[in-house]
Amino acid sequence: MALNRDELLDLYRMMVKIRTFEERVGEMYYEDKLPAFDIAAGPIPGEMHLYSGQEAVAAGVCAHLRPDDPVTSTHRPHGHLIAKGEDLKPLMAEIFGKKTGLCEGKGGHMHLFDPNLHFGCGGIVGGGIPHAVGAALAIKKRGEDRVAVSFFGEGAANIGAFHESLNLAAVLHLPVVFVVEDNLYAISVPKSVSTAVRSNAERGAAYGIPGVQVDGQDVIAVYEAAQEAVGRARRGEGPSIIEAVCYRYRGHFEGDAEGYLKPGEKESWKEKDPIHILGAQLQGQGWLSEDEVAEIQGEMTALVGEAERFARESPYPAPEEALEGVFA
Ligand SMILES: Cc1ncc(C[n+]2csc(CCOP(=O)(O)OP(=O)(O)O)c2C)c(N)n1
Ligand SMILES: [Mg+2]
Repeated sequence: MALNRDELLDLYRMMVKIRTFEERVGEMYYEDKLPAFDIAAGPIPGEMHLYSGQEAVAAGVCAHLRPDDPVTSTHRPHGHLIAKGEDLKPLMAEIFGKKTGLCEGKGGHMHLFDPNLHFGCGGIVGGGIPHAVGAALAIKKRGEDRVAVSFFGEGAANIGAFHESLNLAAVLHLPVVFVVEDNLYAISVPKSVSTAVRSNAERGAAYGIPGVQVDGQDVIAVYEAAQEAVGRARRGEGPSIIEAVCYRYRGHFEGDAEGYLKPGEKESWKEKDPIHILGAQLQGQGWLSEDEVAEIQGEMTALVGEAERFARESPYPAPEEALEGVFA
């Protein structure tokens, strides 16, 4: 079924929201860290993995999810959590390590948890894949119509837990959707030297799971693939795997020298920017004017600005709380 104007505009707005958030985090991250790149300095100490460029995947998939659908994410989690419906303020505060953050400042950018949105992530590559299968097993045993989704990179699709998870999900017929974001690299390692099959979607065949590879720059293609996969899972018809081919505009982590890129590679992917592709389609149909583009950008910039102010003004957790809420 073709998407109507409101649905397309929602996807557009979500992608702009994620991009605006990520680019602002990217700017703030370097405050006080340069010129020597002191990773421990500045308002956002530690590593940072940003999602700019991959927005169509999070937006296209999460458009089909309810707040009670469990989602597992990765070391590059902001986009998934924003698309799941997170308020930017506690998200930004967590990235700043503040008391008002999602995990009271003890998680940081790679450890974001929200029980209300049934969302979790972590820095162990592929770690969320079996968690999503466990959540799907619980859903099935309780007879619920929720759907678990696991987002992970094409690099994660080579760990053993990926294969065990697909097999278990298939054999138990669980309501889970595996979403592989093939952004061409695992750190600096291209997929072509790590993975023998062309598409991870083909690996579904080994487990009797339907698989489809889609253009991850095209949010409508992602939306349609996810509609089918999430619908199937919600109807009790079992798991599926989607591979979305996409591209990250920033380094693997902030500070990455990106020596592994081919000349002109990033620029050529930017010509296929997911936000511009959908924006052009909407404009072509007369559904989005230049003024509305500027209005949406202004609204998202203001929202991110409010989240930034909230995070900067919030206190750090007190040292005497260090052992509360953690395994110690
Ligand atoms: C189990 C484990 N092995 C290695 C690492 C180091 N590491 C962090 S990110 C990464 C690459 C992940 O690539 P991919 O799954 O494609 O995700 P992307 O970074 O491209 O989004 C690696 C090897 C880790 N965090 N966990
Ligand atoms: Mg990757």
